[in-house]
Amino acid sequence: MEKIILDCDPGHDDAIALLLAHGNPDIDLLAVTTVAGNQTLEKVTRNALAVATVAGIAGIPFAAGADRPLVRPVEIAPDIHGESGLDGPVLPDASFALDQRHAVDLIIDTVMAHEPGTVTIVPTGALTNIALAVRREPRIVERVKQVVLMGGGVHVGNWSPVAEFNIVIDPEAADIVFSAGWKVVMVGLDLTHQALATPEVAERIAAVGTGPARFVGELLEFFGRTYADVQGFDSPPVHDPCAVAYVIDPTIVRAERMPIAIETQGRLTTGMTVADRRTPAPEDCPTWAALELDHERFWGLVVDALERIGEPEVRA
Ligand SMILES: [Ca+2]
Repeated sequence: MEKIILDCDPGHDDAIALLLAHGNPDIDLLAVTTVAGNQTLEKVTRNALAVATVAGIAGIPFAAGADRPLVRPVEIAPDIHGESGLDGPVLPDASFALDQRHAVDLIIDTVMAHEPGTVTIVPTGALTNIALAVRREPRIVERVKQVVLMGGGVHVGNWSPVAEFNIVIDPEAADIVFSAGWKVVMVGLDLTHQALATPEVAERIAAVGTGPARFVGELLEFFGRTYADVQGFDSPPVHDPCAVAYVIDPTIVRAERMPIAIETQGRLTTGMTVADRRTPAPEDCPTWAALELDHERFWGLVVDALERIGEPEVRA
């Protein structure tokens, strides 16, 4: 079992990442934390609890984190994720309460409570909480097994020609996380643009026939429309569960070791993940970039997780 902390900003693809982490038998989901990004902190936190309710997740602490980036003003993405941050399906009321700790404290407590080298942090939003945790308790850098994050890209941006949303909205936080010295696997746009929810994928998910599967179908329908309108995709790229998939089975993702630095002061390139591929990376280079996805096996994991989640009992 791979122990993970999911730090997210649901977000359509975050919701699917949470369902995959919950439904996969090889993942031990220790905690879920939220950060402002796709929508305001209040909305993404509400959404995380709604997804947990849909999936019947119980007994795992959920905590809210940073409501803004370290330095810059809040930037959200309603064009892609709608007014709620999770437009499309009807969102149920949360069936349980938030943990009263700040997300940063929950992350630190969770990492420090487990054996060294056993906890993977999976950020699928801005890196604000993770950067704050590194500053608050630097010992987590040695203790964490790896950080497998969705963000960035070697050859491609989406929020600017060269920068990806999660990185560009808080590049100072990304700089702290990428330069900390722990193993960082950047599951960026090079890879996630291969995770397309094609009509065939939507059919496989619909065939599961449960409430959570219908919820995912409605998420993908809305996400597909905004991705078609805003970015011209025929099928939407479902970014965030790719990071969870890498933790479940790294053979689904081909990653290459390479130095990666974050541009924080560019005139045109702020938020760029500057990857150096001129020569083979040194043996001790801690940063990796994910480049190729096994589309069939990736969606197989998502469908399998939905089948295992089944039809959770709706609690009053
Ligand atoms: Ca996200």
